[in-house]
Amino acid sequence: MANLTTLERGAALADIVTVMDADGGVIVSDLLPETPRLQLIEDLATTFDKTVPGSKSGIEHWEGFHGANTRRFCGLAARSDAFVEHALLNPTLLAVADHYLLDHANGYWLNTGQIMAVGPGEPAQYLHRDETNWPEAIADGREITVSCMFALSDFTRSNGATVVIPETQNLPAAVIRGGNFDDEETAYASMPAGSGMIYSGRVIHGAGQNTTSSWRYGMHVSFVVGWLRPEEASPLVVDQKRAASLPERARQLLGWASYHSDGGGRTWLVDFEDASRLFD
Ligand SMILES: O=C(O)CCC(=O)C(=O)O
Repeated sequence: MANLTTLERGAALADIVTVMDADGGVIVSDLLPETPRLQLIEDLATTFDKTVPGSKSGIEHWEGFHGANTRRFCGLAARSDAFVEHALLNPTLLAVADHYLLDHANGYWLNTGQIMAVGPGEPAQYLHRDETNWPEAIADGREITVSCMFALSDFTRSNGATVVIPETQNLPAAVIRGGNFDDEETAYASMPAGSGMIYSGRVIHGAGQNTTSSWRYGMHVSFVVGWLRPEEASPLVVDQKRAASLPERARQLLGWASYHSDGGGRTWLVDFEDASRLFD
């Protein structure tokens, strides 16, 4: 079995990046401390209870991907201040996103903040790369998306800890949906509640099989370069009133600001103005 390295909360960015460059992913312990983790669980409890397991897409491919006994929902910034403060604005995660995404973009925004709770008996998800969401944009040598899987409960190999194939971030650009790897090549993001596994949009991974009778409660948070369209339409869920109550950086990450490219292009404008002017 392959391994993922665990670093302590507060580890230097240089150390995090060294491990990510080598393996494609790194576990950071206590990335989401106890108090905000419990608050987040409380903030999301009603939605969790109301969410029916399985895909809402009605599309066969996505039904397989989402899993029949996995609960997924988004809109976390609309529902939880703890999400905004400790996950969306997590300084370690933002520093990693700055490092990988600002090389070839002038900014990035939230791709999705998504509960991924894998239920009892759920088989493993097929392996994939997150960047496969944007097949037109993938290219060797550049990251377009960076993700973190926060463990809201303990992640173990038997309850569906994320499966990661270290070093596959270095394989050539290609749409990856499915694949088989030997045991020696396969790592599991086993980690105590509160840890986060930060990973490259290029590393091959997927939810593990849950052979237990409990739920594996995960929260995925990912960012995508500002010149691509995110998976989740955040500003259609986080309305202007809610956005006005949030820090400026959170508003920008949630799509209440525009994108200015190096070449002078401006996108996501409101009547030719930067969308952030709505809050002046
Ligand atoms: O739930 C997990 O551990 C990973 C899920 C995942 O990679 C995804 O749905 O994109």
